[in-house]
Amino acid sequence: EFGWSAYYDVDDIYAYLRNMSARYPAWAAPVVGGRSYEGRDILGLRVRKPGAGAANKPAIFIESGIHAEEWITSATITYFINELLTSNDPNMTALRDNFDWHIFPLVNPDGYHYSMNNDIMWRKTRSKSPNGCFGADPNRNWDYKWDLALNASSDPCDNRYTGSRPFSEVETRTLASYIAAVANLQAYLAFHSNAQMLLVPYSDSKEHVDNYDDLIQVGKVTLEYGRRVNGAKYDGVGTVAEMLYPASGGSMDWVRHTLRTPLVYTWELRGWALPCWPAARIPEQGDEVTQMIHGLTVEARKLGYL
Ligand code: 0X9
Ligand code: ZN
Repeated sequence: EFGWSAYYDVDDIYAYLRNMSARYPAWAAPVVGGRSYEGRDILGLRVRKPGAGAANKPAIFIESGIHAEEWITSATITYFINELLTSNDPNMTALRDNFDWHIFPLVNPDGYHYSMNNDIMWRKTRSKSPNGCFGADPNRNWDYKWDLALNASSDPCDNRYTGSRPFSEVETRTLASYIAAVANLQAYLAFHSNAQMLLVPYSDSKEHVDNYDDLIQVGKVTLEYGRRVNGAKYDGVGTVAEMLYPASGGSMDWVRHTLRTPLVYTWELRGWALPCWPAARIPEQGDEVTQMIHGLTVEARKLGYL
């Protein structure tokens, strides 16, 4: 029985997604966002209100689990899916009525499976390099400023290996083409752990995007909605380069630059892989993130987005 008091492997998470689409067939459909090196699907759920006009709703894309060891992100996002589909709270019914959701709890399924079964610290994909090492960092592999290799390495044995070329990994390449085909994509939300902050583009430099002030305003309100749940205070909102470290080749920067998606955020949640974030506390982050996503849509709408 699937739930939120334990961490589950890929097959169980995928079974949960299929199960939710079977329970709510008019609202939710399984979608394949890409595939992995070991031949898994990148399975997600598309959620939208049935009937005419549904296709014109603003689309919101959720990416989680790109780093294999960040288990809490996938658990949090399946928790959010459950709220989105089953809650009668008017804030949740508004979320499911008003948007076209593309939600992917596990975009690096091979790495996650390996982290769960072999090496809890595993971060990368599982592609095999000629020198015998495995995997590239899938958040250093996207085709925007890839060759800067900031906070990254060209050594295939390194944990932050860029990959041999932009989109060398089948996961990032196939997911990018799925994202590019999403109609009316207005928001891209990526989930990582565990730096407890909210990040905006760009990551390679301190350059600010043209709607930076709006992103900061929406981000501050988003964190405030989260704080009200359990009192958890995040360190703030800002660019990756200013808040964390300069990094390049990440998904969020590629989406913002290539697709011009107006609302782009990366969360750094509060936990990490086991045992750093106990499974018993998954609902705590699940509730926070659910409220943060709600708050983000409320404030973004006030500023004329979504
Ligand atoms: O370094 C990363 O990729 C992320 N931090 S983590 O500790 N989870 O590895 C930050 C992601 C920032 N986003 C982009 N660089 N696009
Ligand atoms: Zn990460």
